[in-house]
Amino acid sequence: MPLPQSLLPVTVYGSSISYFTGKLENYLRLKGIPYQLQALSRPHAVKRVRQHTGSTQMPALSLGDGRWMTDSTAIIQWMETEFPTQAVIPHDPLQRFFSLLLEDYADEWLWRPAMHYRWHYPEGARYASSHLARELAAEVPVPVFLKRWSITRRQRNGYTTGDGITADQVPGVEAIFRRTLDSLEAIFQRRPFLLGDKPSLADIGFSGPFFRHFGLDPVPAQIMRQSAPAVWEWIARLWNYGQQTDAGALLQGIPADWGTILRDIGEHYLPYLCANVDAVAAGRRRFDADIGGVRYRKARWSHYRVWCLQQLRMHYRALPPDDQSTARDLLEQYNCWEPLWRHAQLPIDVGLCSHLPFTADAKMIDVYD
Ligand SMILES: N[C@@H](CCC(=O)N[C@@H](CS)C(=O)NCC(=O)O)C(=O)O
Repeated sequence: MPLPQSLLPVTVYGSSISYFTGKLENYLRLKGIPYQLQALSRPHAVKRVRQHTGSTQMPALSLGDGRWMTDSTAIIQWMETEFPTQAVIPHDPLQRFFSLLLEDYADEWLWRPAMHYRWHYPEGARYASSHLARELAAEVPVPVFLKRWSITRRQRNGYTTGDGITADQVPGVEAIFRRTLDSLEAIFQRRPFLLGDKPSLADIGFSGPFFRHFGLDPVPAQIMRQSAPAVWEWIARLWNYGQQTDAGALLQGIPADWGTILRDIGEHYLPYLCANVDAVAAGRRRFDADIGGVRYRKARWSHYRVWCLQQLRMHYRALPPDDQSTARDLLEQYNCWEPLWRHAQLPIDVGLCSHLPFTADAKMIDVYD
């Protein structure tokens, strides 16, 4: 167990169907860090988490020494730096950079189809709103049907119809999921994890959308079982991996079969990040964008995602010169290079997100209540 006794117990505040809570849980299990999951329920837990982290987003994590943390990406990086045994982020600089890129893509772009499948389809919305009404709002003195209605409305306003996905965009958003399934199926037919015989940060990143959304929500889970059984199996394999002493090895370099994912990053995710940069620079809370043939209307700006782009650039700059040149060749091959650097200046407040993982900035998070 890599964590000293003084930092126990670890409590994760979140939901048992939440994207980023599931991602963090997969990480903690892989790392061998015991934790307890506590529902981030209203009103009491929400108040405590806000007090300690400056945000109500999930997951939040508290350590036995009284410190609290927020943001799965920042928590993982902190843990990996402080407790490097049983490393999950690859040591090889090139693999590290591309794993961070995949993690960011899974966090910030696959979020879109994941939220769509959960909240657009009545069977998804019925299941998730009933679960959340019981898990997170049991103490709210309102009839259950009203809780379910208000949760569904909030999520659609925040993340689907209210974030640029209306009827015209549905086929395009669902195509993101189908393409990703095809890419992953081809990979997991060949080997157990994204980067070889043992899990790495790339698997943890993809566990966000896959473990608690695509693998759980009725519509995408059925598609996956039928058309990508090896992905279905990988979700459970990662969750059940635990502390294997005979852990296998990672492959060398970046596998060629990551190519279709990298192409999606270059042709969809990074152009979206650029459109978001334009919106933030112009002070437009809503923006339209044509991304890979899909016209998003009135998508919501995000300061956090400007920071994500800045982080990707920083990770690239941190590469040793030889790896920079190899990374650049690959990024160019998959159309990632130009959008990564399109904007000379990023419209980002100095210090935004600089207190992560311990405190979130108010500006970092859009709240949809
Ligand atoms: N970047 C954050 C994102 C966390 C996040 O967006 N969590 C969702 C639930 S899975 C949430 O709490 N959203 C805020 C809301 O819906 O108010 C992370 O990596 O932890």
